[in-house]
Amino acid sequence: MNPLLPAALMAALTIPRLATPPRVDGDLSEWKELAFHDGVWDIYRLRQAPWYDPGRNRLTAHGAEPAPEKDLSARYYMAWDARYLYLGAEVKDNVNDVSDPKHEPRRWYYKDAICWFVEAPRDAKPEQFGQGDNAFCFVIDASRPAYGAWWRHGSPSRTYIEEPLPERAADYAVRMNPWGTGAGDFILEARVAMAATLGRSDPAWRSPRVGDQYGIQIVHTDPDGGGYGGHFLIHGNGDDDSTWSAFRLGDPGEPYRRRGE
Ligand SMILES: [Ca+2]
Ligand SMILES: [Ca+2]
Ligand SMILES: [Ca+2]
Ligand SMILES: [Ca+2]
Repeated sequence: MNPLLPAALMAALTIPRLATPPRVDGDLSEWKELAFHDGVWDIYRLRQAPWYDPGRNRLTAHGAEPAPEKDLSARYYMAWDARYLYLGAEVKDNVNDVSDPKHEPRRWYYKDAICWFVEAPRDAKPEQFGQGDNAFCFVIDASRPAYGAWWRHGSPSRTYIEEPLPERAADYAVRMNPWGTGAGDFILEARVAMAATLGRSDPAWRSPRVGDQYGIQIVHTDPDGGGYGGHFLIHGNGDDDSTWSAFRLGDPGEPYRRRGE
């Protein structure tokens, strides 16, 4: 538990279950209305969040930059079913940045990437990529390199295991410039098989049921040609899994409906 957060803020957020599996094709329209989604995130909103840390959450400035809200703003989506976690994002980014002078497959955080940090099941013990801790990372590279879907995780005996997400465990699609508004804009749509990932990281994990609690943080890196550090940390503030927010697996949600007069 993060002692800085009042109890009211610690209530679990709900990830809805999907009744129909989506197609992983870079178009979220068939499930985004049914998913967990908490609006647009940009650096201004992040500055007001309880987990904000100005040393960690920042955007890279090169001088001739657009306004910070045009540097990076994003919506994130999450849902689940009996087999998969579904992860999605709709993002406006001024530069697509996937080259890293000191490239190594594990260095997703030096490229544009979105990474979901997931502890399953959630516990009260502060750990850093130990048993039950997973990061599902997707590099926003339309060429889909071998390191494009990455898995950092722990196990009962090791921490910080780094490897590509096993091919049978993950599927993802990246669609660049989906709205014709910028070459760095993108949609990410992904699914991760839970038994093949969460089940390997923690023997205490069980097939997902309504009411199960997972700890989740979203890490969105945006170096824009700079070094490490251009990133958003959302719903948590780092590798310590006790700072990740509580999410509850819930029943299928109702889409938001507008009302007439
Ligand atoms: Ca789709
Ligand atoms: Ca950017
Ligand atoms: Ca970028
Ligand atoms: Ca823990």
